[in-house]
Amino acid sequence: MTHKSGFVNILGNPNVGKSTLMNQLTGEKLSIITAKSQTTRHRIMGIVSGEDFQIVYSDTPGILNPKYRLQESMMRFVDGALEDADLLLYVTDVVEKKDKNLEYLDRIAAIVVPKIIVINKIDLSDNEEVNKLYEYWTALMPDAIVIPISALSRFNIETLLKIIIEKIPEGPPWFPKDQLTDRYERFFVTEIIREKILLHYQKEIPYSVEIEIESYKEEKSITRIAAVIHVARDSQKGIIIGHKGEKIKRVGTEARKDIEAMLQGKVFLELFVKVSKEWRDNKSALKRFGY
Ligand SMILES: Nc1nc2c(ncn2[C@@H]2O[C@H](COP(=O)(O)OP(=O)(O)O)[C@@H](O)[C@H]2O)c(=O)[nH]1
Ligand SMILES: [Mg+2]
Repeated sequence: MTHKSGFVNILGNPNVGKSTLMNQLTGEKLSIITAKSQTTRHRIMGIVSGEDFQIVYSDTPGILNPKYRLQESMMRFVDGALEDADLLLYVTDVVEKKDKNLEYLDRIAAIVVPKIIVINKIDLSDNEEVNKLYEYWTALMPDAIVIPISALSRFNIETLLKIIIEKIPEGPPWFPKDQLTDRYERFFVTEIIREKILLHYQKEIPYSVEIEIESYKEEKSITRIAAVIHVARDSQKGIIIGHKGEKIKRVGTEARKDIEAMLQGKVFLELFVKVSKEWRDNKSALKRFGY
């Protein structure tokens, strides 16, 4: 029996549904998903293995023009995903403007690996519109396979998976077959907390926050976690905490529940807020946070 394996890298503009798609393809909630752009900051791997194949997906931040150092690092993750792919999934959707980041599409077109253009969110559109988009993308990327899907309602996900397995090269498994991701539980803890902040705060706050685990103790019947919420400015500290601490309490409660579900055990979660002035432009802070 031949074995197939490949790095399948998911790229596209912000908010088109890359993370939703990766979670559907892996059957795991590896990437956080919100309606806000720049929800995904890192490259996150999701591994799916069968008896005779292994697919290593990479979810990436959306393509953007960097305005501060953090975003430069985010774009380096995107560029890295262009370089080591065996198969590229370029995700677009039925709502984004067709001419968004055309320069980037030129780069993608120039890369000589198999490509799949995924037209997502077709649940928001009709047949006629989807057909038009199909023709548009087929003309623009003649050597790519174009497939309309709805990641949210799982429409065409199985067909997409079949195409992916067909297109990846023969090769050995790169990871143990029971491994799901390249990240540790601690990373997912920070992402769960950040997800709650993305959901409950507006304007600049979600983009100004980074989560750092201060301590993580696994005891027999409980995991004790202390995490720091770093903000970029003094004024943001009070906003995070909220009147009588109500807002941060809500973040803590919701995050704890999700972390307990992930770890399948009791969790004690403590949150602290710290001002790390302009950390998004601070080289050493970014390095410490893994960017
Ligand atoms: N209607 C609809 N919404 C979707 C679909 N896929 C993703 N979304 C929504 O689009 C938003 C952005 O999704 P996300 O996966 O975070 O996009 P990313 O920035 O490309 O990773 C979220 O609100 C998702 O729920 C879909 O197939 N249909
Ligand atoms: Mg994402």
